[in-house]
Amino acid sequence: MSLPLRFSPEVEEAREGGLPIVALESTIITHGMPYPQNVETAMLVEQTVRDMGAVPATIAVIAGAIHIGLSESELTALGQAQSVAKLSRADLAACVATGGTGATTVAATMIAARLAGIEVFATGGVGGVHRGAERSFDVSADLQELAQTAVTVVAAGAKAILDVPKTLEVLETLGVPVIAYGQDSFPAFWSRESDLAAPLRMDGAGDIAAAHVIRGRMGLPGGQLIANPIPRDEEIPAAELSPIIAQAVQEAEAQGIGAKSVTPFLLARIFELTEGQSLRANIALVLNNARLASEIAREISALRRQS
Ligand code: PSU
Ligand code: MN
Repeated sequence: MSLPLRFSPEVEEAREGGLPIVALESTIITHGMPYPQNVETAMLVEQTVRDMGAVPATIAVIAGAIHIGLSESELTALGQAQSVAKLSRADLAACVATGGTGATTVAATMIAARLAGIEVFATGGVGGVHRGAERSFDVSADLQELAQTAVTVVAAGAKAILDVPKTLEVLETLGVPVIAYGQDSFPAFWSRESDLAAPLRMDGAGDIAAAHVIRGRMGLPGGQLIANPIPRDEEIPAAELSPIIAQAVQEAEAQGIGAKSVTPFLLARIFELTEGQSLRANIALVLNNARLASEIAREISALRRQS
């Protein structure tokens, strides 16, 4: 029994030609943004990767097959579907075994990317340690995945729906390199700066690519988390969003939202409460991450060709 990996024609061609490929997740489409902005953004992200000289591979499970690269109609169907499964490490194999359809989180996208030989992945935000985790124990499986699976993930830092200091502590414990791009402070998703220093800083895609390759040569499992600040003219001051985030977190607790539903609930409430302002910023930072991930993928390809 072989693994049902299905490559899109574009990704298949890139694999044959040894071109740089950037993985993209699908939970951001199904659970991270409303329709139709989710589908529009997914297509814009793919085009951005192409414009930067790499090939996009959006990943999802469709009818039991792991798709690496989606057609426009597959992407649109996923973006319109109601109640698609949200797949992480725990449920990816079960979905494939039962012929199901599901969107991949950061953790599941990393697993699928590695199976496909893709080393770089762009997204918006990764999961982390939730506020109140000392009571709920809600820590995203994304953090464990970063410790285990050798994919470099470009995100915009961590959202304030999370407990950011605890998230950084767990990443440190797990030995995950957290690298801020071009600044000392750890970016705070909607804002460029947080009051926390990033553990590491790099100013060029070449260094990030080299660190990725060197980790592999050292036999270290796990990936790297690249924290790329949102473009300056798109950021939202933290003070503006913090009461809204506090309200969303409170509502989630009052309504007993738990497990996989927490993150999608919070994202949806924050978009509603900001009347779309947070969504526009979210789209801008995803595109920005796609650009940096494409550069890193090209640098890794160049390093692999040299050796
Ligand atoms: N954070 C965001 N946008 C997202 C997600 C997180 O700002 O779309 C999604 C990603 O797919 C991430 C997942 O992997 O939520 C984490 O979910 P959980 O917290 O349940 O692990
Ligand atoms: Mn969780």
